[in-house]
Amino acid sequence: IPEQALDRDCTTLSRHVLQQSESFSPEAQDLSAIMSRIALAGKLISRRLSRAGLMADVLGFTGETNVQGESVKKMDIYANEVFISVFKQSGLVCRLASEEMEKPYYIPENCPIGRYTLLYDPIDGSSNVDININVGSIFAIRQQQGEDLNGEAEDLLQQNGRQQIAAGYILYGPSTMLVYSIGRGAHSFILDPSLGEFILAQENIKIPEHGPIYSTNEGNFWQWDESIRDYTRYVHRHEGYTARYSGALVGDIHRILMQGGVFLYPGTVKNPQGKLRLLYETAPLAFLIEQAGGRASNGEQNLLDIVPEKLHHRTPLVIGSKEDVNLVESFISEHK
Ligand code: AHM
Ligand code: MG
Repeated sequence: IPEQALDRDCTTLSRHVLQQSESFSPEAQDLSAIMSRIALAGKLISRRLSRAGLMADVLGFTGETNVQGESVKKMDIYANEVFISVFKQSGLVCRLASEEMEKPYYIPENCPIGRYTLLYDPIDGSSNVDININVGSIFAIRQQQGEDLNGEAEDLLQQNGRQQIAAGYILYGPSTMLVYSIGRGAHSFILDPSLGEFILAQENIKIPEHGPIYSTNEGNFWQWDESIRDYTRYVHRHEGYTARYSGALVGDIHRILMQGGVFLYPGTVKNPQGKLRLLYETAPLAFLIEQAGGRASNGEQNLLDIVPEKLHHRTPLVIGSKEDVNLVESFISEHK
């Protein structure tokens, strides 16, 4: 095999992060190391998921309810702990906050030097695990602001989504895929299980300006605001749309990233702020989609401008191709 071909075919994730940063500065090296740890978590979770149906103790509920009142599945717990354990050895991350933990988790031995915070949803769409369809993990990295003297990570409640320094997701589908951005475009990698490496698949992904995919849980129609119902009626009455909804955000948004369109999780009567959480679900995805040339909003405001009021702050989400997000927003503003 000519060396060039080998080189081209095998850009690994950690090397890509360094190349992206254009320098071997300490920060670039930190980011590369952090991304490698995230990739390791992805490999461990992927391996467990691939055998989920074979292992009696992997599927099903634990019997506990998490901070958000949702029943907790064994895979959620496993994946949550995988991220903690891979970062214990990193030295770089002092704090982690996830969907599965009421409070930020501190790794005291990393805190003297670890200025980074990892925000993550270990298993997005976990109801899909038991029926063997796609799930994901979502992550974002932020830099700690200030000294965090009271140990409650309050600086997270003073930052908006533009202060993320990296974000992305891992999609556990027919193959395992990692899509990330450090603010220089969005790039995808596929896990080669025989090498145990994420190999570059697509650099500088560009989402179409407009696309056919319409992705939302229309079972909530009765609970939506009239503006969202009007948008839905518009879709029903126009040619060129196709509905797709898997119950796992990561998969649905990945499809939209590739093919164009819009994903909506609006507020409902029961949950006026919708279901999805800002810090480790909507803001990381918004960061990534903007890097691919798309948009994300809460229907009225750019999602990356929102500052959370609490760790598990929820926001409505409209995300995808620019023109489609703009159109949804125009229905919302007309109803004001
Ligand atoms: P989870 O992180 O608890 O799994 O919840 C998030 C998921 C998203 O992936 C998905 O888009 C949404 O919940 C589906 O919710 P619904 O069943 O209300 O449509
Ligand atoms: Mg989730």
